[in-house]
Amino acid sequence: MERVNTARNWIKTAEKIVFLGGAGVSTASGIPDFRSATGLYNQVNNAAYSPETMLSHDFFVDHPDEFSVYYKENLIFPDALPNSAHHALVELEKRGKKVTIITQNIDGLHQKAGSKNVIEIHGNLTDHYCVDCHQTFTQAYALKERGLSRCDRCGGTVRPDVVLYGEPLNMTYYDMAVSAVAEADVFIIGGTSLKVYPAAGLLRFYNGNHMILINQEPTPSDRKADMVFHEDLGKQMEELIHE
Ligand code: CNA
Repeated sequence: MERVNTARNWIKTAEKIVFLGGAGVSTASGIPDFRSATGLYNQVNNAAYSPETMLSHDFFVDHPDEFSVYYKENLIFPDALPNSAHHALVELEKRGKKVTIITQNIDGLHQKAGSKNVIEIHGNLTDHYCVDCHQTFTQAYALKERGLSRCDRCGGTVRPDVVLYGEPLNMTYYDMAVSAVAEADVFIIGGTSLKVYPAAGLLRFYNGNHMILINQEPTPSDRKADMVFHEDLGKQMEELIHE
């Protein structure tokens, strides 16, 4: 309990709070993560390729139809709703904290919950565009087809605006994330295995000594944090913001 009180106090007295999150933020909303026991990488499927391969740039270029079927059937959850972890971050903003959310997620749930300042470093599955003429499309447009969607203007391939394995991050968003981390009073990291770079590398830009890491399983960066909770994120966040 003493640890909880200490972390609570850090949060209470902080002006700038940065939250770096991953797929574990949304598991309680019914969206599976990638790497935990019940994650997408451990689910038995009949595909000839691993999920990591199917979500790579090379696979998208070589097999756009299979890629499209895969992401539409496995990554899009139109009915998912924000959970207590998303709501806790909105609550901190309502209390007057400057909250910046850096998310590796592509599900748009932080915005759905009402968070204002969200940096989506891996893009999102809401926005789509044509790789040839760059016309933008909604998710609803893409979902009209089970597999590959074609641009209604030029016939080009329509893809989601997400960063696939093997693709570079949008440096504008990455730089914004670096600046936010560097200026944070409290840095909360939650629901991420911290195995995907460069996102996991953001930890090194933090200059303070109030880094709180919340993840169900240990991560390779646990020893870099000032306080670690191996707990459910939603439950732990609720406890930490409780006044
Ligand atoms: P990951 O590698 O799947 O790790 C998720 C981590 O969260 C694991 O270590 C779990 O133990 C932990 N976890 C799961 N549920 C909870 C919970 N309720 N409370 C606490 N911890 C929990 O996912 P990362 O985000 O680290 O990897 C980055 C990838 C995953 C990004 O490129 C994402 O786009 C991608 N992804 C996103 C979504 C989404 O948008 N919701 C879903 C699946 C994967």
